[in-house]
Amino acid sequence: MKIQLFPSVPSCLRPLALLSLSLAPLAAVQGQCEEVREIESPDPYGWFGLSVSGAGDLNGDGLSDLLVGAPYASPGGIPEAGVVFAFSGADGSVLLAIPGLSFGEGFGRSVAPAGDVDGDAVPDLIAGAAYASSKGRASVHSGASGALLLSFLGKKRSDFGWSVAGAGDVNGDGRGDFLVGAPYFGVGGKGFASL
Ligand SMILES: [Ca+2]
Ligand SMILES: [Ca+2]
Repeated sequence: MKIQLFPSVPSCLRPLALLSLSLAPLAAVQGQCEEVREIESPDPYGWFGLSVSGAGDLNGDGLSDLLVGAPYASPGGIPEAGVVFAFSGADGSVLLAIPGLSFGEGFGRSVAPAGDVDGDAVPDLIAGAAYASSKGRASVHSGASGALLLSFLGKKRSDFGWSVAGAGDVNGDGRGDFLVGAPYFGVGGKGFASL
């Protein structure tokens, strides 16, 4: 498993525009976009790349860094606890490897930048562990150290944390807020989004 990073130069944007019309033109123009970077999975069985996101600049080199989830990785021998990686956008080196906590929780099913939650001027991140404690969890971690800053738990069995996003400052308290999706809440997978 690997992730590939592509530039948004005009020749690469064109197939994305064509994609909405037909899949056929996409095949015709494949190969025009040369990737900027390819990052191989540190764990061959982890479903590395099931989630990806920009991270902002975590290491202060002026270049954006990357978040990649591997929700079926087995950190420390804990099966399918999952790992969230942060990679340098400059050279692809590992900046952070944040492990899931428990068997099968799938940490890294979702990843997103969270803004600077702890005020250290380094962007932080939010990630979901949709199967944690059978209810799901989303947690916010320091982008500098990976330390846990905040944790949110799901209600009932809902796969809370299947998706996450930074939401900006919704309630006007000067701090960033978060969106967490829980698609299997209620009868028939009704789902809800929690803010
Ligand atoms: Ca950087
Ligand atoms: Ca921070």
